[in-house]
Amino acid sequence: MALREIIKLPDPRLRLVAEPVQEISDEIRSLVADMMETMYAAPGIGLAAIQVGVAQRVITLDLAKKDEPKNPQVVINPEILWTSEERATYEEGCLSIPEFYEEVERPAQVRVSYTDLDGNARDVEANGLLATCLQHEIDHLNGVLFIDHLSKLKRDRIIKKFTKAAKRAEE
Ligand code: K1U
Ligand code: ZN
Repeated sequence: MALREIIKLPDPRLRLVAEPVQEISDEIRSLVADMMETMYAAPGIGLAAIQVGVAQRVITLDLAKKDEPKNPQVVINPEILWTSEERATYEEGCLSIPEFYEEVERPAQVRVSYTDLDGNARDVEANGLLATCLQHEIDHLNGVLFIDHLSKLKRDRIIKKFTKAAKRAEE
């Protein structure tokens, strides 16, 4: 297992549409192990493969609270099958946009099909933080960031701030 670098805004790779996983190979198993380690170290509750520069439709999640046992979950090739009319607002963060948090409104419930790491087809109906986190991570697979759900004014302001920081870091 190895820690991988989490790429940050405005890295253009965050805007790529990730490719479906064709086969659960050793390479995918190794990617997942590294993503879990990277997500726990960050720390985060979710991570999409594109955030470590790999354009494959792979997500890791663990929404367990500090006093609960770990609950690592692997979501491969997810498809949103249904979203509720009801909406919910959560304050979201993103490991690719560190230290910026903002409320985002999304469907309150979703049903998602996916493949697990053993290659089994699975289906989950989620609400609460799991529904939000799944939507946030599936957005990543499609090159969408949570700031895209904010006003243009807020989005442009945060992109400008991170672009300036990236330029300063290059100097
Ligand atoms: O995809 C990511 O960038 C990970 C992101 C997931 C997420 C958080 C909140 C709402 C939707 C999606 C994070 O994990 S940000 C860090 C975070 O929320 C957190 C970190 C440690 C403990 C609890 C939360
Ligand atoms: Zn994110």
